[in-house]
Amino acid sequence: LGQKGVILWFTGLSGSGKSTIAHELEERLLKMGKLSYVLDGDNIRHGLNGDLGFSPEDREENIRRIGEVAKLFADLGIITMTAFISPYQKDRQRVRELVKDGEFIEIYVKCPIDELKNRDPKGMYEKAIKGEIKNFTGISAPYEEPENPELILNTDSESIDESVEKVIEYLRNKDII
Ligand code: GGZ
Repeated sequence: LGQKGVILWFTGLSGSGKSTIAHELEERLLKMGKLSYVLDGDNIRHGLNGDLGFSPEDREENIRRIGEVAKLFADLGIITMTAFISPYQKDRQRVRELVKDGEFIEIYVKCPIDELKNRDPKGMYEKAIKGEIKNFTGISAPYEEPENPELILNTDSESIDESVEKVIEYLRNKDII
């Protein structure tokens, strides 16, 4: 393939832009001839993890399985992106420890919760505040911020394109692409 497999692990609150950025990046990388793939709710939570909900235990198992799958993809040399809230530091750390140093790239997609409540395109924050969705991350369930992420994307102040460009820059600097 002539490329090194890595895991680009996007973490952040619902609506912060993880999936949008990852898919945009996937397209950019594919155009550069770099094989890449996004694991997200659409292809994981509906299939492999269809048995899991949003309790702390289920989220832990969700992230554990995604980590194992991402590792397999990365072993094949694919630039593998995951777009899940992954709210617990310990669960993200466990995935980091599955792969070699430098192969797990934690990207914190950061946006203030007030901004997310304002955007709220699917009305989920409103429902969570009313108590209609239980255990909602940032409202009634915790989000543990990354302590030492490789990258932070501030999606309230930068555009999708700027965020994508930051990741591409990082991958170039590290000779991954
Ligand atoms: C958080 C929830 C919840 C609760 C349903 N808490 O905008 P979305 O819809 O697509 O992003 C959210 C998604 C989060 O799933 P993850 O697999 O990324 O979560 S975790 O990593 O914590 O396992 C939201 C929807 O699922 N959703 N209920 N209670 N998000």
